[in-house]
Amino acid sequence: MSLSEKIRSQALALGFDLVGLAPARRAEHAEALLPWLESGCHAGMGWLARDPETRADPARLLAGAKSIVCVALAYGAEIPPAQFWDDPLRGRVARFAWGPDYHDLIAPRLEELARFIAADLGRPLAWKVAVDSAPIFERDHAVRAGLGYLGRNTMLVTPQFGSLLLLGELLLDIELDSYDAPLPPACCAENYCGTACPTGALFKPYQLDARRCISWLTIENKGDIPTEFRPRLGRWIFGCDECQTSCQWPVVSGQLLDDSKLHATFRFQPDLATPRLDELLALDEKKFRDRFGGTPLARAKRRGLLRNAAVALGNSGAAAARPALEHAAADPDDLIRTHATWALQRLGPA
Ligand code: B12
Repeated sequence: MSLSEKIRSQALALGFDLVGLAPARRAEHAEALLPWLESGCHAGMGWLARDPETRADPARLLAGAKSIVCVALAYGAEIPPAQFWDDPLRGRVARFAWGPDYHDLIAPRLEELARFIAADLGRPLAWKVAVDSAPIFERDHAVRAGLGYLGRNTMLVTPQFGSLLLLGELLLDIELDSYDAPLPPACCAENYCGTACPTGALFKPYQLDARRCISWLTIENKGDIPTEFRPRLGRWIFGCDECQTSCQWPVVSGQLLDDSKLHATFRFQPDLATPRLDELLALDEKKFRDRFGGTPLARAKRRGLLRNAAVALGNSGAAAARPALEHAAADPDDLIRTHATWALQRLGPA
């Protein structure tokens, strides 16, 4: 077996669903970053603006980088049971957060893959693992490594799993004996994802305004949710999947229903994927940590998650939401209080 073949088979043995190998080149859409930042679409995520040259060129992230191993882990393609998903008193959590923190799932396996390659080579190897937080255009490299194509929703879309997957990369300072060929672009001519986005964040195909994206509004945003967007959040309380599940590609290919491809780690569990909103609003700091410590939802912190839960209850239209909101309207945290007060007004008179 050649080294490239060994890497591919070892990556799959480590539990990745897809693997592709590409030469480490400048990212194809690196030049699109600056205008995107200048138009403010990054919603103040200042770290995206830091050192754009390193983000563009993997050889600046790892000196002498020659190859890049791109992997993908598929998640949560399951269709959630309507009794939970459509319950007005339950929130909705984006599918990537139905399991453990994906950084903890992907990064250690990529480190293990790197050690495997170094042992096989029998000589020193320099490598760098990237999962989300490193300055790198993950989707551009995944496309070059033949994993899929860029969709209008700005996501990497694959024939096997649609876009419901998480990416990771391993940069290597060696050339490999073979690389994978990119797939032809295949995004449909319709605009299902753009139409489905509740807040109009996909203002143009392949262009996302993070200031309007429910994922940013509910996870990264640490302040107020602008009132114009609150009704449009529906019951999403942590991320959103509308631009992915509206994509006809995984539905048409039947993947969304293919149970055998699902990871046990991302299976639907009612209290993780659709937590009861009144229970969330009753959590103090300690109870929040006990319930969500170490899970992806910890990123929003108590004040962020309870802010989101208050908005979702306001959108529920359910009279039964009132007591939990009245409790939250007296919360010591101003952010939670003001959103709960808004939600009570939205519900209308008792
Ligand atoms: C910042 C960020 C966000 C931001 C901004 C999203 C964005 N689209 O940039 C926010 C917080 C909103 C976000 C949300 C989500 N994210 Co995010 N995010 C990132 C991160 C850290 C950086 C992305 C980045 O560089 N953006 C900068 C802009 C410039 O890049 P861009 O969107 O690719 O846009 C350019 C191209 O589309 C290109 N372009 C322009 N015109 C054209 C025309 C054509 C024809 C083409 C092909 C391209 C093209 O130029 C655009 C700039 O204008 C990456 C990890 C990473 N390091 O890559 C994860 C990442 C993209 N996110 C991921 C996930 C899972 C999500 C969510 C699904 C989470 C959720 N369920 O809530 C949503 C999806 C929202 C969406 N449709 O993008 C995954 C995506 C996996 C996949 N299948 O692609 C990644 C790769 C993380 C990971 N390691 O798995 N995310």
